[in-house]
Amino acid sequence: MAKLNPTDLYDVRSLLSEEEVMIKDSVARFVDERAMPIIAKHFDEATFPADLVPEIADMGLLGSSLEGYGCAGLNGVSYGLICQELERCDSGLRSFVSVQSSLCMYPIHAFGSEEQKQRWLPGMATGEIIGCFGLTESHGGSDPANMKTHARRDGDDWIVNGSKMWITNGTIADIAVVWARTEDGIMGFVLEKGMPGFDAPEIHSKMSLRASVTSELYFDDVRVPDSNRLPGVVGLKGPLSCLNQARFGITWGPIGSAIACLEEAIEYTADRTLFGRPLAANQAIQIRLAEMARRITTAQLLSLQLGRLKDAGKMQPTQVSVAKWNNVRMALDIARDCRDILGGSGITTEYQAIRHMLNLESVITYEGTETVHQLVVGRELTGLNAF
Ligand code: TGC
Ligand code: FAD
Repeated sequence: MAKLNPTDLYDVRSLLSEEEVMIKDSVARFVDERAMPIIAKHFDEATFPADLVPEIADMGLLGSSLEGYGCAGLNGVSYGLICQELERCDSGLRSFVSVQSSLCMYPIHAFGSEEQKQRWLPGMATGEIIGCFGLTESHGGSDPANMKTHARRDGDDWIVNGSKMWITNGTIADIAVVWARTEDGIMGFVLEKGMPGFDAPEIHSKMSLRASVTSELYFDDVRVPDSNRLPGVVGLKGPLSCLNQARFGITWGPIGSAIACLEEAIEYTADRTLFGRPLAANQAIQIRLAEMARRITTAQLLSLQLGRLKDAGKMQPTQVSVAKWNNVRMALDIARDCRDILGGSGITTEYQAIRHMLNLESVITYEGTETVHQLVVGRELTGLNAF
C-alpha cells in the first residue's frame, strides 16, 4: 500500500481540480522559497514583511475571487487554498491578504459605485493601494451594533467622528473602509490617508500577530465627500457580509498553521532520542501526533465542503461559524501541543510552533470570537437568540 501523506491522510488533494492544485502548489512554492526564510525575523522584530507585497500581487492573490478590475476571478476553494498556504507560513501574511481582499476590496466591489470600483480596485489588485477595514470599536468588538462612530451629512460631504480599534493594516493603509452610524442607519465610507482629522497609529507590544500591522483609527471631524460613501448597502448586513467572506478564508488558514506544526513535531520527535529511543517511538507521543492528524483531516474536509457550498452559491453564515470555530480551535490546540512536544526548544522562534500558537490566540478572537460562533450555531439549533 502507498504511504499516506501525514498532513493529508484522506487525499483531499485528489478532490481538487487541476487549476486548484496548480494554485495551491504555486503559492506553496512562494511561501517555502520567499516567505519562510524571513518570517521568524519579522516576527521577532515585530515588522510586517512589506517587501513580499509586490510578489503576492503579481501572483494574483489580492482580490483573487473578484471578477474584473484586474482581479483573478478564482473560485472560493482557490481562495481558501491561498489562505491555507499563506498561513502555513504565518497568520500575519494571511491576515494581510484577507483584509485587503475580503474586507476592503470585496465591499468596494459589492457595494461601491462603478466610479469607486474603477478608482480603487485595480490599484488594490496590484498592491499599490493598501486597504484596511474599520468595524471594531474599543467598547466591544463582538457587538458591532453598539457602534459609536458616526457620520453627519454636511452639504455634499459627511463629517465623521469616532474611533476604531485593532485594525489590521491600519497604519500602512492608503484607504480605510470605515463603518459609521448615520441618521439613516450604518453606512460604509472610504477614508483616505491624509484626510485632515484622520489618524492611524500602530498598536505596539503585541505578543501575537507580530508580523502584521495592527492599529487604532481616529476620526476627528473628518470631512468625507459623498462620492466616498459606498452607496450599495445600509445596515449591519454590509460589514457582516464582508465578514462572511473573510471568515470563510479563515476556516482554511489555520489548517496551514496546524500542518506546519505537525510536520515540525514529526521531524523533531523522530530526531530526538530520550531514554535510548526516538521520542516518536513512545505511545504517548504517537497518540498526540495521531490526534493532530485526525483533527487536521476533519478540518480539511469541513473547509472543502464549505468551499463547494460557497462556489454553488449555497453557503450560509452558520456553516461558516461551524468551520471557523472548529478549525481555529483545532489549530490552536495543535500548536500548543506541538510547542510542548518540542520541550525547551519550543519556546524560541527558531521553531515555528510558538509563533503559530501566539498568532492563533488572535485568530480565535478576531472575525468573531469562538463564543460568538458557538452562539450563532446555538441560535440556529434552538431558534433562540442568546446574544
Ligand atoms: P443582527 O443585529 O440581528 O443583524 C443585523 C443585520 O445583519 C444581517 N446579518 C448578516 N448578514 C450577512 N452575513 C451575516 N453573517 C449576517 N449576520 C447577520 C441580519 O440579517 C440583519 O440584517 P437586516 O437586513 O435585518 O438588518 O445581528 P446578529 O444578531 O445576527 O449578529 C450578532 C453577532 C454577534 C453574530 C454579530 O454582531 C457578530 O458577528 N459579531 C462579531 C463581530 C465580528 O466578527 N467582528 C469582526 C471585525 S473584523 C476583524 O476581526 C478582522 S480580523 C482580519 C484579519 O486580520 O485577518
Ligand atoms: P469583546 O467583544 O469584548 O469580548 C471579550 C470576551 O467576551 C470574549 O471572550 C468574547 O467571546 C466574550 N463574549 C462576548 N460576548 C459574549 C456573550 N454574549 N456571551 C458570552 N461571552 C461573550 N476588527 C476590525 O474591525 N478590523 C480589523 O482589521 C481587525 N483586525 C484585528 C486584528 C487583531 C490582531 C485582533 C486581535 C483583532 C482585530 N479586530 C479587527 C478586532 C476583532 O474583531 C475583535 O477583537 C473581536 O471581534 C472581539 O472583540 P473585543 O476584542 O472587543 O472582545
